[in-house]
Amino acid sequence: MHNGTTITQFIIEEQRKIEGATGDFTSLLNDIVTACKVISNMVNKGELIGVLGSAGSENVQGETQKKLDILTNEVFLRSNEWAGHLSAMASEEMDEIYEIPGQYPRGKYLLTFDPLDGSSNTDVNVSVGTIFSILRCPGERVCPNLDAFMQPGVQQVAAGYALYGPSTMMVLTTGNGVNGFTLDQDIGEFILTHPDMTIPADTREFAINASNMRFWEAPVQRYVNECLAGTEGPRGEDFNMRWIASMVAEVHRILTRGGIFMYPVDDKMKATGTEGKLRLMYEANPMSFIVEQAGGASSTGRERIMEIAPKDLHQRVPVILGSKNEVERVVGYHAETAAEA
Ligand code: AHM
Ligand code: MG
Repeated sequence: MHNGTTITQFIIEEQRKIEGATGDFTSLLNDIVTACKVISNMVNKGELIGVLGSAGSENVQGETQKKLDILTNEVFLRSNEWAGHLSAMASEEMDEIYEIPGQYPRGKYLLTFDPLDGSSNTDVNVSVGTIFSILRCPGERVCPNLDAFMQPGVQQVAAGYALYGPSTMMVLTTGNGVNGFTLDQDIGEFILTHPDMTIPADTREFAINASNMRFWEAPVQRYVNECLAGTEGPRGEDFNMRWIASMVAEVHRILTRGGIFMYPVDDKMKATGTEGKLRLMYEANPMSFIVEQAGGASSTGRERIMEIAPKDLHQRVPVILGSKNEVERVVGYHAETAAEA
C-alpha cells in the first residue's frame, strides 16, 4: 500500500479542473507514462538483455544510432499509436512524421519526442532520459501533415521528461506549474514526490561543454570567463561547474537546486550552416516550457525559445536555460555585443 498520489490520480484531478475535458488528454498522458515505464525497465536491464551499443545506423541528423535509440523509439510509437488521441507523431529518431496507421482512429493531438536523450551515456551507465511535447492538431483533426507541427513552443499543451537515474522520475507540466513523480518499482506506479518544483532565480553553478570554448561567441566567452575568474573576477564569487552530457539530467539538477545550462551556437556549427546542437521540437521547446513553468528562463541568447516559429521539424537552436537572473545576464551580454557591432 502506498500513501501518495499516483500520476494517474494527479492527472485525473487536474482534468476535473478543466471544463469540458473529455479525458482524451488524460488518457494520452497515461500512454506516455506507460511507454516511459517500459523504457525505464529496458535501460535498467541494459546488457542483461543485450540492448547496449551501437545499432550501426544513422538518424536524419547524421548521428550514429544506439540500439536503444531505435528500441525506445519503437516503444513510444507502439504505446501511443492505438488509442485514438493522436493524429501524428514526430521523433528525433525518424526522418519524417509518423501518421497514425489507418487501422486506428485519429485524435486531436500531436506528439513529439526524443525517446532516449543523451543515449551516448547508456554504454557508460550514466543517467539518460525521454523528452516529450504535446501540441494540438490545428484545424480539423486527422490532418497529420508536416505543417501541423510547425507551432511555436508557447502553443504546447503539455511537456515532460522521464529521467532514468538512480531513481526513475517523471517531471510534467500542463502549463500550471511543474510536478515531479518517482517510480515505485515495487508497485509500478509514479508517485508524486516533488510537488510544485521551482528554480531559484540566482545560482552559482553553470553547465556547458567547455571543450568547445574556443569556438564560442563573445557573449558566452565573457560569461564563462567571469564565472571562472571567481572571487577575483567581476562577479566576486566562486562558481561551480557540471557537465553530464545528458540534457534531462542537467535540467533536473537545475529544477532541484538551480543552475544555468548552455548549449550555444558556435563558430564550428556556423561553418557547417547549423544554428545549434539541440533540437527545437524534441528538446529545446519541451524543456523551455518546463523551465519557464518552474520560474526559470530559456533563450537562444537572442530570443525566447518558445517564441521561435519553427521552419523545420529537425531544426536545431542554441539553448541557454535555467535560473532566471543568470539567463537574463547572458541574454544581456548578447544584446551588448550586438549593440557594439
Ligand atoms: P542526443 O539527443 O543525440 O542524445 O543529443 C543531445 C545531448 C544532450 O542530452 C546533451 O546536453 C548534449 O547532447 C551533449 O552534447 P556533448 O556530446 O557535446 O557533450
Ligand atoms: Mg536528444
